[in-house]
Amino acid sequence: MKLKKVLLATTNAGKVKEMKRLLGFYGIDAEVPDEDLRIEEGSSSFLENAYLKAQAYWERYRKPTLADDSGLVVPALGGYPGIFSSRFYSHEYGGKEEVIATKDDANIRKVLRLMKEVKDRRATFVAFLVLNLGYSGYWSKGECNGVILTEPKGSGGFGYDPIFQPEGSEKSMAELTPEEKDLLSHRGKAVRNLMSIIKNGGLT
Ligand code: ITT
Repeated sequence: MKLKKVLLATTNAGKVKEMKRLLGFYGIDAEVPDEDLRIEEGSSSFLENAYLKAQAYWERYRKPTLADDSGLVVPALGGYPGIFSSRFYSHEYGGKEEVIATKDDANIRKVLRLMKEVKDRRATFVAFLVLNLGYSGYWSKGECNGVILTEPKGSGGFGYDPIFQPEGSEKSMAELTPEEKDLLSHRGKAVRNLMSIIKNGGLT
C-alpha cells in the first residue's frame, strides 16, 4: 500500500508549514483537521504525547494520522523547556513570563532570562513523530544539536528558532532558508527517518 495522504494531528501553524513541505517531497499530501481536539498532553515523554495526539485524531477522523511532539531540551536548565516547550512562559519552573506580543516571544524571553549568566549554552531540538494507521503504526525521532544565543536573530521559522544556532552553522535557525532548516532540523530528520521505516514496512 502506498501512503498518499495523512492528517496532521496538530494546531501549530509552524509545524503544518514544515510538515507539508517535508512530506510533499515524498509525494504525500498533508491535510489539516478542521477542529482543535485540545488533547491533554498528560504524559512525561515526547513519544507518549505524540501517540496521544495521533490516537485522538485517528479516533475522530479514522484517517492515517501523523502527530509531532517536539521541543527544546536545555541541559543547563535541567532539560527544560522540554515537553513544556509550547507553554514554557506559563510554567512554574523559573517563574512565569508575561505574554506581551506572542507566546513564542514570551517563551524566548524566559529562556534568555534563565540563561543570562549560564556558560553551558548547549541545547537540542527534539521531535518525535507518530503515524497512526489504526490497524498499526510507526514512530520516529529526530534531533538537532546546537547552542542558545544571547539574543534573538532572524525572522524565519517559528517558536525558539531565533535563539537557537545549529551546530556547524553561523546562523540562527530563524536565519536559515526553509530548505536549509529542513536539512538540519529535528523535524526534517524525524520525517526522513519515518519515511525510511515505512518504506521498509512496504508502505511507500
Ligand atoms: P500541537 O500539540 O498542536 O502539535 P504545540 O505547539 O502545542 O502544537 P508541542 O506540544 O509539540 O506542540 O510543542 C512544541 C513546541 O516546541 C512549539 O510550540 C515550539 O515552541 C517548540 N518547537 C518545536 N519545534 C520547533 C522548531 O522547529 N522551531 C522552534 N521551536 C520549535
